[in-house]
Amino acid sequence: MAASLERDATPEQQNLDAIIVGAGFAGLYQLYRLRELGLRTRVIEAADDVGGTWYWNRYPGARCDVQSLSYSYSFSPELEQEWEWTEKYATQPEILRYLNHVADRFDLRRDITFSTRVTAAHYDEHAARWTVTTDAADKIDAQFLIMATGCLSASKLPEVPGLERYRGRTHETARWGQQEVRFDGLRVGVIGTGSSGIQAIPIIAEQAAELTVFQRTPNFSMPAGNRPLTGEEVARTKANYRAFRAAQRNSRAGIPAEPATEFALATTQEERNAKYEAGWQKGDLVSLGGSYIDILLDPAANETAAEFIRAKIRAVVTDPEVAETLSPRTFPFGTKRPCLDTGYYETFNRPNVHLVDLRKTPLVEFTQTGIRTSAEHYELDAIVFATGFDAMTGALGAIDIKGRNGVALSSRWSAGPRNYLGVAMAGFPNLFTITGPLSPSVLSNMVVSIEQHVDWITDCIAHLRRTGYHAVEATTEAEDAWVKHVAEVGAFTLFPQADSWYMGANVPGKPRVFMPYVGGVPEFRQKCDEVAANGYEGFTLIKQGEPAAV
Ligand code: N01
Repeated sequence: MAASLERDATPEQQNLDAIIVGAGFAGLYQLYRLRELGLRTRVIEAADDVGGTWYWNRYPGARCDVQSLSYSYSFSPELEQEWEWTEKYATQPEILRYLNHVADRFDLRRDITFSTRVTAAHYDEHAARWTVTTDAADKIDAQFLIMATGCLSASKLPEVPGLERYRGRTHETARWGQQEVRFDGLRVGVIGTGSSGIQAIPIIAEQAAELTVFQRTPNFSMPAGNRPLTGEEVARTKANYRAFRAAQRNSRAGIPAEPATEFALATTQEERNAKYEAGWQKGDLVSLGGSYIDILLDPAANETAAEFIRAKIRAVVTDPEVAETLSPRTFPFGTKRPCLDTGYYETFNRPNVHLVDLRKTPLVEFTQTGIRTSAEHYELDAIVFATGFDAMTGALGAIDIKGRNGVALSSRWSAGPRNYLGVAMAGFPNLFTITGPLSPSVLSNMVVSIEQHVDWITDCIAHLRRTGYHAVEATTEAEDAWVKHVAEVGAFTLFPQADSWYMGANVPGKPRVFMPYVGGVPEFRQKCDEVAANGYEGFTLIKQGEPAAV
C-alpha cells in the first residue's frame, strides 16, 4: 500500500522547495546537498527502503562491475574512511548496506516517503511550481522537481505470448524478492544473457537439476577476477583518496585508466594479443577495450579485440558448437555493454546446463508447463527473466510529465530524448534529470556522474537563490545544439551499429537513437562548468511573475 505524504510530512515539509523522485545513489546525495542549501525537500520512493537499483536487483550473483573503492561517494571524507569494502567487486547486499549506512549516518530517512510511486508531475505556470501526484492520489507541489529515477530502473519482460498461462515459478532479476530463492532440484530456464543473466547463470546452474539458457544475442564477457580486498590496498586507497577521486573525474569513464596512445592496426598481432591479455587479466571493464585508440572507431581494429575474446571462449568451452553459439558476431565489441563474470563460460561445460540459440529457434510462446521455441517444447519448473530494461528514458516515460502549456515530455521525446546537458529540458522550467539521457551516465562510473550532476544542479539552484531568480529553463537553441552534438559524437563511433539498449533497440517501437554522451566524463564536466561560469549559458533565468522566454 502506498504511504501517505500528508501523514509522513509535517506542514512545514509540505510547503516544499524541492521534490526528488527516487532514493538510490542519486536521490540520497541530492537530498543531502539540498539540505545543505536549506531547501525544504522531500524524496518520494516507490520501494519500501533506500537503494534504488541496489534495492531491486537482488538476484543471485548480483554485484557491481565497477570496483567497490571507486563505486562509492566521494563527498564525505569521513564516510570514505569509516566504510570498509570487503571485496574488489562489492555484492548487492554489501552495496545496499552501504546505502543504508549513508541514509542513517546523514539522517536522510526523515525526508523520504517510501512505498509511494510518482505517477504524474505537471508544471503550474501560474504558481510557477510543479504539482506531483502519487499512486496514493496525494498531490504535493514544489518549486523544483528533480528526477533521480535511474537509467536502468524500468525493467521489461519479453514480448512473447502466453506468460499468464505458465503455472511454474517466475522470477525477474530486476524485481527479485526479498526472500532467498533457491532452485535445488528444479528444471530452470533463464532468458537473457546480458550482465544480469551472466552473473546469475553460474549460481543457478550450481543449484538447479537442469538449467536451460535461452540466448538471443551472445555478449562479450571478461573474467572479473573478484577477490577479497587486502587491508594494505584498502589503507593505501584511503590514504590517497583525494588524488584517487581526482583521477576518477579526469578519466574518460570515471574509472582511472591509462589512456591509449596507439592504433591497434599499427601494431603486430603478437603485440596486440599481449596487450589484450594484460587487459583480460586485469579483470575490469575498461582495460581490454581501452588498449587502443581505434577499438571503438574502426571495425577492423575492433575485430582484433573481438576475436581475442572469441578465442578465450573457445579455449574454455569444450563443445565447439556451444562455444560458437556463445561467441558474439553480430555487433562490434564494446558497442553493447560488455560484462564481467565469475565462471560464466565454464558453466556451459556442466552436464546439467543447456544452451538454446534463439536466433536459430526463436521463442514462440509460454505454455502452462514451460517454453515453446520454433523447434521444441521445454518443460520448466521455474523461469528467470533477465531480459533487461527500457533504459534511460523508461522511468521518466512511465510518469505523466507535463511542462509549460501542458506539453507532455513523452510527446517532446517521441523521436528520441531531447535535453540540454542531460539535465534540463526546454519547456520544463525547474525540472532536472540526474544522469539523464544525453549525458555520460551509463558509459561511466555512475557514482562519479551522479555526483557531478547533483553538484551542478545544486550550484544552479544556489545561483538562482543568490541572484533572486525563481526558475531556470534550457533554451530551445541550446537543447537543439546539444542533441546534435551528442548525435555527432556518437556517430563518430561504432556504437550506432549495435542493436543495444543504448540505441533503444531492445524495446519494440522505441526510436533508434544513441542515448548516452560518449564524449567522456572530463569533457562533459568541463562543458557543464563552462555553462555555469558563463552565467548559465543556454538557459533562461526567470524572475517570479515574469513570463518565460519561449
Ligand atoms: O539487461 P540487458 P541486463 N527474447 O538488456 C535478452 C547494468 N547492469 O539486466 O541482446 C529473448 O543487457 C537480451 O537479448 P538481446 C549494465 O549496464 C550492471 O542484463 O536484446 N531474449 C539480452 O540478452 C547492463 O548492461 C550490472 O538480443 C530477450 C538480455 O535479455 C544493464 O544493467 C549487473 C528478449 C537483456 O540483457 C542491463 O543488464 C546487471 C526476448 N524477447 C546489470 N528480450 C553490474 O554492475 C530481451 N532479451 C554487474
